[in-house]
Amino acid sequence: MIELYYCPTPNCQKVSIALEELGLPYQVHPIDIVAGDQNQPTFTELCPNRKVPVIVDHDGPNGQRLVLWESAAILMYLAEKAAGLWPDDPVQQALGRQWLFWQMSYVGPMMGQLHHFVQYAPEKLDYPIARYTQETERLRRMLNRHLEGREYILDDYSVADIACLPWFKMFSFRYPNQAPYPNLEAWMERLFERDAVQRGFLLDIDKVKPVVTGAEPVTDEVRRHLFASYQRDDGPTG
Ligand SMILES: N[C@@H](CCC(=O)N[C@@H](CS)C(=O)NCC(=O)O)C(=O)O
Repeated sequence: MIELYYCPTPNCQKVSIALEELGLPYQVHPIDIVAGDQNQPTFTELCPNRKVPVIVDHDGPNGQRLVLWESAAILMYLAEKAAGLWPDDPVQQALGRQWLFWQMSYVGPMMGQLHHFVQYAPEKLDYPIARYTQETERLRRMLNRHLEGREYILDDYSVADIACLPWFKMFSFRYPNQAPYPNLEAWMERLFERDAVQRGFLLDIDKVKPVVTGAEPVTDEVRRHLFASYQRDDGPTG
């Protein structure tokens, strides 16, 4: 059994989609990041980085318990464990890692910073909003171009698609596109036709309170829970 520490945000949705696709049994532990659950000692013992997702696999390699965080590391682990969603061909594998690293180092951070400066920053600052909007558009444009004539990011459906989908999906409804991206839209629709994707993406509806909707009031307490935990390393700051 795999335990999944989860809140309904893109990095966690990647993992729930992969678990559903791979048919691995799992149990969800909701982490309310707005309330600061990620700063509680029971959680920081699992993840000193204080971020979800985290998995605990009680039947890990050699039958050992494995605690794992960082969503792409989790995706690669799950794909290997269940022997699915990952190509056999070495060239496709190299490209798969390329796209996973691209998602982790550009897509998540740039869209995440855009969300931070639009939604959470106490002051609306033009420069960072313009900078991260441009970066988000650049990434959308780039993936749209890559998907020209392709069904998936690699030759076949893989964890590279799963890593990217929740981010591009989230931003397509949260922030309006600046340009039409037909290949990107068609790819998202194609993936959303999959039952496992819908189950994984909508996990919050039946199992977990949707803690981050973008509509909740951003108070100083919320900011402290989300952004001040670096101030002390020995426990919650709140
Ligand atoms: N690179 C990490 C990012 C994880 C991350 O930023 N998680 C967010 C939710 S999507 C979180 O836990 N935020 C709580 C906080 O910043 O205090 C991954 O991909 O797993």
